[in-house]
Amino acid sequence: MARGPGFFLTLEGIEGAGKSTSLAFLQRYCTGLGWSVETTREPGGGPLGEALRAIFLDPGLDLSVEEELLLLYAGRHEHLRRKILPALQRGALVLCDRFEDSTFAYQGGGRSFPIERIETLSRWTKLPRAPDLTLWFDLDPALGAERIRARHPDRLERESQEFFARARRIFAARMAAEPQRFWRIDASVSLAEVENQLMVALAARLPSPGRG
Ligand code: T5A
Repeated sequence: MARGPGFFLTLEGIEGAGKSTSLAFLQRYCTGLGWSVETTREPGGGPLGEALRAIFLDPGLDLSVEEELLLLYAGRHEHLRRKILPALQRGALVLCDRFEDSTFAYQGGGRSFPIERIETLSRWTKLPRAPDLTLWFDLDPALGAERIRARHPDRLERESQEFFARARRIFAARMAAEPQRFWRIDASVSLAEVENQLMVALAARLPSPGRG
């Protein structure tokens, strides 16, 4: 499928980094810039993906990493096919809370699953579309855990700080490999300071609506 005139922006990072909070700000801000904005998330995004998300996060289930990966890529295929690609074709700005970098960070880093096998699955399943820009909300796992401490933890939030430290290292490695796609946000600072960083990133990397 053709690339389309829209722009595909993903938000990545470990638990509590502030992605969901910033998604709401980005939606308002980019709408103000004149973009038609579509917000979405992974796991999820479509009827199949949302059903799989409930399974994926269920703390009562004991899933192997292979089972996790197959759930994630089934949902991602539907998400691209039914939601992301059509929105980009319409010229929208798609704001997606997590995407494929999370799979490499969590299943590849956190669970130490071989990266080459994830790459094989990605090539096998994925419709051809990578994000145009990925905002990486970088945060120390201890601070992330502190921010979400009051919550009832889902299946992934029960993982150790070492798990999230490994995930963080993979985000860093992916940014080093693809600096033109990534922009690092220091997520340890106040929300107002995070918003300032987001505006700087968008001024540098987001085209005008209709010119994506
Ligand atoms: N997963 C996902 C995989 O394992 N593989 C994959 O391929 C994919 C796609 C999804 C889970 O699935 C895993 C990763 C996840 O574990 P989710 O509920 O969508 O589950 O999880 P998260 O995206 O991690 O959601 P979180 O809510 O934990 O993190 P956010 O969205 O980064 O954080 P947010 O915005 O909710 O903020 C958390 C708290 O911190 C405060 C907020 O007010 C909130 O209370 N906060 C700040 N406080 C002070 N200063 C700031 N700058 C703050 N920013 C936020």
